[in-house]
Amino acid sequence: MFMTRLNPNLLASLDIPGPSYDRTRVKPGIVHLGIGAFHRAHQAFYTEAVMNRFGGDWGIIGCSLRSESVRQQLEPQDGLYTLLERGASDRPQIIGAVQKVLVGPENPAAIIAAIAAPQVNIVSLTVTEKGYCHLPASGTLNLQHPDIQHDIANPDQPKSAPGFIVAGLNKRWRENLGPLSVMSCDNLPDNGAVTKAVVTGLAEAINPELAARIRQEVSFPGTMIDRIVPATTANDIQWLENQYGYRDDGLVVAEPFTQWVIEDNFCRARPAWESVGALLVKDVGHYETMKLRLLNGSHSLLAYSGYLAGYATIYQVMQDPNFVALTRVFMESAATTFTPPANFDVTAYQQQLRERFANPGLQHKTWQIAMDGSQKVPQRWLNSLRKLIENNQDTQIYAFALAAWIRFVKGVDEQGEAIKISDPQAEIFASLWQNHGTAPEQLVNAFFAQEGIFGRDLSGNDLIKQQTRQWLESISAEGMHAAAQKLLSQLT
Ligand code: CS2
Repeated sequence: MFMTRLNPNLLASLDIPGPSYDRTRVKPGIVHLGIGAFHRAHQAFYTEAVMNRFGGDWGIIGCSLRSESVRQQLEPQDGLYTLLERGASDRPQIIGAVQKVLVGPENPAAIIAAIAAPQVNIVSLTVTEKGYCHLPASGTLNLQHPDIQHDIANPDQPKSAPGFIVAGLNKRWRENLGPLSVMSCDNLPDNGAVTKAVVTGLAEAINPELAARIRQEVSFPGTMIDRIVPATTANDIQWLENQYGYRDDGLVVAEPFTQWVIEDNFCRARPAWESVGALLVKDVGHYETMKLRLLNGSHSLLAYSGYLAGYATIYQVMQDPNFVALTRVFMESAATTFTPPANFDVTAYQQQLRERFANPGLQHKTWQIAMDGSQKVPQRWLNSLRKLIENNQDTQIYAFALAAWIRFVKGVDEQGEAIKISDPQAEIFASLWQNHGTAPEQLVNAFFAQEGIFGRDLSGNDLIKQQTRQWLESISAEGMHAAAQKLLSQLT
């Protein structure tokens, strides 16, 4: 049967809450780079709540810097999409904040023009760790990155997120429009400072005067973002169709929990996000570190070890008591490595995280979280590991996690099936395995020699290398289940 696609005319007849403001009158106030599922379930959700309550011109121009798939999903729906919260019950809502989707490779000038529209106050980004084109160990711009080299040579036809921001700001100044706020919404420590470093780093290479202006006038608020938003599946879309009688190719599925902590540092107007649940603070650092090390750190541990143990989703991993116990040990260890936000109950937070991971409504693929380990491992594990080393604390759980990651990027599972490794450094990892696959000690040394990931200090840490080698041998010889069991019996 032909199913009606979500569109504005359908809103009145649906038994689902939708925009309560007049979408046709809203002007764009935000340009967002990276209009994937996460943004649509997080910043767009908060911004929608602001417009539902207070109105205002906070329409979002979404930009895809790579593919046109989100535009194909949203354009026929006039930007509308369903956000489906899956928890104890299912709660759909239709969001109207996204007005348009622009596709970078097709028309870079349209994105630059959108950033340089007079009424736009904020450029925000969710481009994943690798989209910053930075060196994870130092947080500075990687001038050798092919997209950055391209953007230096072609500043008016950029490819990278920093390239679009620099070009947009340049146009604003040429047209006397003044600065705007650039807000990172990615899981990076100190994401405001990293964004400032890559944007000014690129501007410096193109036009030092522009770089100086950006440093002076543009604000780069940092944020801590949190909501589990797995990639939408065909089954999810079918489920919505069966339940509600319309088709939504832009459907986003998320957990009920959501958190957003924002550094209150905007050089122009912003939506009243604090009125709809966001926390505006002077310094997001404590929240960010806690979330990265506890939530994302255990996510990555569960992704690599869980995938190898044969589990496709985080929910499945959390049905195995040994992996729940590992998560607990990991979190307890990570929690000793940072100062939590004032008056914050970190033990309750850990318990809540385990409950969130065990949400049966979410099909969060271990493979999805396992992507881009070269970009994620440094801030999720290695900063905690450094702290443990400094404090002479036990580091076995981190060595185990690193061994699981190294074993995972071999690209073959325990049944001999290929694993597709999606990581900017996938080729390097494959060649390390090829050259040293039969000699665990050399293999681990070769991984640790990747200073861009491990930094010089950990590259030279013999104890961690030795522990990692032992766990790699154990995982390879006995399999992930037995190795996890062994680690638990040692630790508990
Ligand atoms: C996950 C995150 O894919 C990943 O690497 O760890 O996307 C995680 O779900 C979010 O950060 C939760 O806020």
